[in-house]
Amino acid sequence: MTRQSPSAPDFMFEPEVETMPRPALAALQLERLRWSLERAYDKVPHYRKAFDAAGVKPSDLKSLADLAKFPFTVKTDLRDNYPFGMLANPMNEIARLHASSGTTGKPTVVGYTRGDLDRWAGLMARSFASAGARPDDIVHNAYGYGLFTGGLGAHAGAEALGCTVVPISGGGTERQVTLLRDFGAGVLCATPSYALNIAEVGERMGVNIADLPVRVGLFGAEPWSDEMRTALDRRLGLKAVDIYGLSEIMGPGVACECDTARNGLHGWEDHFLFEIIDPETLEVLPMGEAGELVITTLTKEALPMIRYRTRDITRLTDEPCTCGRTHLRIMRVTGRDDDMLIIRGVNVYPSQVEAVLVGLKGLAPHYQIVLTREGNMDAMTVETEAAPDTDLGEQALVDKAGEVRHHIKSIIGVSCNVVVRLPGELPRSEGKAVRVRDLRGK
Ligand code: DLL
Repeated sequence: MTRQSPSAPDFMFEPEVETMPRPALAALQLERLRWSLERAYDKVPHYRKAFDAAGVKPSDLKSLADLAKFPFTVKTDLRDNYPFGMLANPMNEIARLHASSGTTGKPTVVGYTRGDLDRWAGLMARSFASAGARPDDIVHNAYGYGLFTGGLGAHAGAEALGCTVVPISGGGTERQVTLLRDFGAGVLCATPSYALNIAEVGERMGVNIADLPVRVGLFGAEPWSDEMRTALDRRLGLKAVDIYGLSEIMGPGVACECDTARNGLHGWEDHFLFEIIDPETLEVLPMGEAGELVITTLTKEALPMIRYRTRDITRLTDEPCTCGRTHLRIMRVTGRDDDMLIIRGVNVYPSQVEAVLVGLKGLAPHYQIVLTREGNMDAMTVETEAAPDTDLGEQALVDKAGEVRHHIKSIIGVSCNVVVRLPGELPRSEGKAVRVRDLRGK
């Protein structure tokens, strides 16, 4: 692994790779893509069947654009081949398994060779460096350890960068506050909703996190808005940086913002190939258009993923970034197409509701969306909380609810009910926040 070179525009973990000119990056991708397609076809019966059914062979790939001829992979392919059918290595070469529980049916199981784990640690180290972490930082890692990829993924990356890791995992929020204060970590890793919970518990304990040395927040694993970023920057006194990933592709560290621009996440293109498709027509969309993110792994051994449909809605940009990195940027993931609510014909993402709530004075940035059925229509109730330092009288809460309803209607264009609860009444997150409670059909 290369260290900072004097010509790097900022501290970079791997400046030669991160600022690689496009033609060199594309050539590297083509070579690695061939390898990945061949490996998938030779070693995983699912891919052999799928490629044969589509009438394509790895040797048909002459340019990067030829990837569009290859079939997509979806989450049910992993479920149908549960638990180990998609692995390209025998179990004695698999160093670790992770799994995500999912809401229905069997978990999604993913595997890594020793080499895969090393590359993942390297990409997480690159992500930490891009977010502003340095080898002499203490990293407070509040992502959950276990089958979830967040905890162990961030742990290995911080160690690979040379940092000191505090492997606290999620939960035990008072202890999180105490150790953040006593150990003086420079970097906090957590879901954005849990980071907010930590700030709030700190305030109750008389510890203002904004007064502590922590200066970088590496936040991801769930959608969050720019308004939430502003709230986190202020309440925790740090620079909140967005990190993206998913277990099927690797885990955290598929893409990460740079602390220079904080405007889109650099997708690490030497290891992944990114496409945006129209989820209806499945056509590849031109650079800049919004649609579903599709990712192909270029270096994964144990679990090659060819054109994996993430269900995440976003857009890509290849416009130069002020940080000097040449890898394209994934603009903030606003939500998943399966999270999208259709309320009275209007498409609504929970993150849009979040952006409205966080932007209003007198509210705490906690919310849940409750879906019910009123006659033949779906109804949406937004539950949120008053900020502790505001008027908590009954009439004040009702007035506040009216104001929120008005803003949601005028900004998102949907009519909904709003309930403003007292401080502390809504459940707090210790990992991925549950934003929607669907009571329809119950
Ligand atoms: O959430 C990996 C991760 C851990 C990423 C820690 C970042 C930090 P999964 O549990 O498989 O993996 O969930 C993946 O979470 O498809 C997105 O829908 C969502 N997601 C992850 N990061 C972001 C983000 C981890 N920064 C799914 N913004 C993905 C929005 C995100 N959504």
